[in-house]
Amino acid sequence: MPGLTAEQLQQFDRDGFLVIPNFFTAEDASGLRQVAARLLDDLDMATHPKTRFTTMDSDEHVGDDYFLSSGDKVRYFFEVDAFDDKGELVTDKTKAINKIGHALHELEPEFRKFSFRQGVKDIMHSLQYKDPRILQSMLIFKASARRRPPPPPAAQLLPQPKIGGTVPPHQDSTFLYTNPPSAVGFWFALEDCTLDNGCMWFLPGSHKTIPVWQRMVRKPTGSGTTFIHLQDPVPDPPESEYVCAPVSVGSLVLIHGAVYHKSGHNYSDKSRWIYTFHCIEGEDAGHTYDERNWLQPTKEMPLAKLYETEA
Ligand SMILES: O=C(O)CCC(=O)C(=O)O
Repeated sequence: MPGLTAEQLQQFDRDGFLVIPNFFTAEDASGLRQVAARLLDDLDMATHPKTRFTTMDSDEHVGDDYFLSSGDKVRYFFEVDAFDDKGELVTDKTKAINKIGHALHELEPEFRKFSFRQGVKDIMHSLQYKDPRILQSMLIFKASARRRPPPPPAAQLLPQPKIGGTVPPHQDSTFLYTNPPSAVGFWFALEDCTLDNGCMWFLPGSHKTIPVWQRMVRKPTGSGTTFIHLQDPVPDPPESEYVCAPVSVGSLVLIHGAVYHKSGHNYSDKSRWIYTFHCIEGEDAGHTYDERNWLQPTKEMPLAKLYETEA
């Protein structure tokens, strides 16, 4: 069976991440970008909860519910800097979206075909997963947009960032927790990802030295999420120990669920569109995915069995 070579397996085991150039073609990437562009166009600002945020006292609940019920839908999440103080978009809606998620692999035929392709199955076979399930698919745009409105005069010497925001250091198993932890991220570069437009950064080997020490859970009452500690908190590892992973379009980056990773701001003129989903080991392999995880499978959309789903 193809899948990962012995050398790639060794590298993934050592570093906790693995770059696989040319995993898919430029045509694949272009096809997925077209679907992504259509989804961005489809966004209806009139019905998006952000529009309602400006007229509601408690915007958090709307935001929370919109997020927490997005596991089986295609929903839109804005960049932190997408709105000005008056709640107006600072740029075109198609440039203000940070991500679309979280069921593209189920609901969008092109993404479904791409996600359940044989190459993905082969990789999970070579990592010896018995019952992998795909969940939480996302398009992450990290937009390069028009500059934000000019800052007040006192701040004028500071750079004016564009709006594709950072992703802070984290371990994916914090957010997609199984007992024992098993998340693996599949991260596909739909465009070149460079130091300038916000490529990924990894702390090599951290999956072996830093256990998954916290998890994000649904609050037991009402909406929203919180973090619980599974053991003593681990301080954020030093920034200087991260290595960058610039990649070309067509690359797949595999991400171990316990490896620390992050990505930078997009200060450049170039966008950085990526598609990602995660696999977890399922219950047929003895792993538990419980009701406290933010993403809850539904009767209509159970966690998709990778090996049994046709592309
Ligand atoms: O694409 C990015 O910038 C961050 C993605 C990431 O950290 C993740 O999917 O876990």
